[in-house]
Amino acid sequence: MGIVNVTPDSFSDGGRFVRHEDAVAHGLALVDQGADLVDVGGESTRPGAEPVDEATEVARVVPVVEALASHVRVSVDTTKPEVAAAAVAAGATLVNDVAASLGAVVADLDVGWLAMHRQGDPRTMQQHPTYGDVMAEVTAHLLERAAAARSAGVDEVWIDPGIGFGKTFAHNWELLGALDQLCAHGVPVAVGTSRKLFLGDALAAADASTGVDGPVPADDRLEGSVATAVLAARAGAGMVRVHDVAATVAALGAAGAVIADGSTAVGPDHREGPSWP
Ligand code: PMM
Repeated sequence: MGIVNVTPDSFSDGGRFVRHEDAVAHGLALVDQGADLVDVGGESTRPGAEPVDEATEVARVVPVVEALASHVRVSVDTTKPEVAAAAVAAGATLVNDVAASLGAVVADLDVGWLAMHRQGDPRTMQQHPTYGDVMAEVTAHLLERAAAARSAGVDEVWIDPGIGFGKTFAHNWELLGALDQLCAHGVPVAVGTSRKLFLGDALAAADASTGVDGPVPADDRLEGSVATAVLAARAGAGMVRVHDVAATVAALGAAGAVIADGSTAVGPDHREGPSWP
């Protein structure tokens, strides 16, 4: 899943794709790089972001969804029923719901649903995220929402642990490290780690020679983004939501022989000579 944020304020690509033609061109470039799906969003969910009204969000996403939908499967990243409906009317076939609250709406729209876990809302969610057992609580919440959506008639349901959404650095790593347990429940899992702050912290800690005081900036988190996408796929995730599609597709392909779905076995079976350099 490639990301197109049609927003002025998203944390890593905010402001770059506010003009519709730029957003569409970016979406098409992600398709060329190997995205199977493009996720179009019109409201930033970064910590501290201010909400936008429905009309603004619809005006941001609908023309972009419309232009991309004839080229690739499109999802809409929203928490608002009206925006979901407008995007589906424009050609989106998956609702990426970062509040996991639109199950019944999606049943009526007759499209797929991606339900993401979050604790709190973007304005406050990073203030004091607290869990007894983060994996158990995230899992129980998502499975309950998935079952309810299935009963309401949604055929395609994905669940997503919501990396960075009301989670500390330790919570994020715990969820990623135990992702195979979430995948074991049989509901398809999607994960978004791309360029997130916990990677900026981890990259800074891993390489003190960066000389950067604090986290590595969002644009320099490629290695962490790709590494965690591969970890997620290895744990059984069926979808990774990423900004850097080309690098992620290449990495998943290179590691494909041991990634759970086995769909991208690589390399000749009988290479002659040494296997390296
Ligand atoms: N992360 C962001 C936005 N939408 N949707 C899902 N399903 N999972 C995520 O982890 C997720 C999301 C925040 O990242 P962005 O501002 O770069 O889009």
